[in-house]
Parts: sequence; C-alpha cells; structure tokens
Amino acid sequence: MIFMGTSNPVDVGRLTSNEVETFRREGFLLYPEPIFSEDKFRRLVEHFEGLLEKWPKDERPEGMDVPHFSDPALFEWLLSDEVLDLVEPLLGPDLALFTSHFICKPGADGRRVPWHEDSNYWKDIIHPINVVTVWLSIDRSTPENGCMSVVRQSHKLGRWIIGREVPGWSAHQAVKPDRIGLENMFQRFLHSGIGIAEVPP
Ligand SMILES: O=C(O)CCC(=O)C(=O)O
Repeated sequence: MIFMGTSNPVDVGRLTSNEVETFRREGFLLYPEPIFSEDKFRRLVEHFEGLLEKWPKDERPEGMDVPHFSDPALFEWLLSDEVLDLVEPLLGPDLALFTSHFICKPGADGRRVPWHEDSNYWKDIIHPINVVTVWLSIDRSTPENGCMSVVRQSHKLGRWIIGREVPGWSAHQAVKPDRIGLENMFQRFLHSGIGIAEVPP
C-alpha cells in the first residue's frame, strides 16, 4: 500500500523521533513490531487466501494490482489506524492512498522484481514524489525465499533507475533482514518509494 502526503510531517502516531530520523536517513525502516494484532492479521491472510482462490488459474498471481478497486473490504486494513499511524509521522495528516498491490509469488517460480525505484514509474503522475510504501509480508520473507532488498540511502541519489544493477553497488551489499539482525521481514516494512529495491526470484 502506498500513500502520498502534501503536508508537513507531524509528531504523532506509532513512530519515535529516532525511527523517523532512521527512515529519512536510510530511505526505509523495519518497524520493530508487527503492524496488526494477531487477530486482525489472521483475518487479512484469510481474506487474501479467498481472493487467491478466486484468481484466474491462467493469470500470474503477482498481477493482483489495486485489489481495493473491486474489494472495498480491504480498506479495513489499508486505511486502518495501525497503518495511518505509521505513515502520518512521515507524511503529515493530509494523506491519500495512491495504490495497493498483492504481489503473490508462488514457491520456486515467483516472478523477479528487478532493481528499481518505484518513483520511476510514478514520475509523470505524482508531484512531488512524497510517498511512503507500507510493505507487509503475509508469509515469512527471508533471504532464502527471495525477500525484498533495498539499497541503503539510495533515495538520496536522485536518479531514475530501473531494471539493471545499481552503479557502484552489488547485490550482496543490499540490505536484507539477516544483515540487520532480523530473522525475517514479517509484517513490517516501510520504504520511501524513491530508494532502489529489488526482489529476487
Ligand atoms: O514485493 C515485491 O515483490 C516488490 C515490492 C517492491 O518492489 C516495492 O515495494 O517497491
């Protein structure tokens, strides 16, 4: 889920000033707690499994884009206090939900997302690109099963990078949960949409 904001960040919500500072410095933040309560998260997983069940068998499941257009029940999670209170300290209270996406990657043949800046896709749509992505893994997301990687501080590079390796960086330098002392990225990740990220196969 990706949010846009037009006002000044405010000192409220679920982030400490240290976390806000880390986000601004690094371009991403691993939130130290699960975003939703166990019960609310379990209901989201069940809801998602229901959507997947109905998804056409001849279409890739990574393609479940903007599911909230046809399924307003998803606003229970997308516009929940738990999520808005993470985003508001970064973007301020004047927020809009820009998009949402379930990127479901089946074991062994999940589609790779190459190195990219999300903002490259949106540069003709959003001005200024002042966005926060809340990336929430439904299953355990580890280096072994192809979790997302980000290039630390790449949001400061000011380039439009898409589909290729990042000059001056190699994949082994990218930030993955095991590099920052976490077992996995389960249920907690925010990034700026301007930094460079990839998801290997
Ligand atoms: O989770 C994924 O596969 C891709 C996510 C991504 O590229 C992003 O959040 O920018």
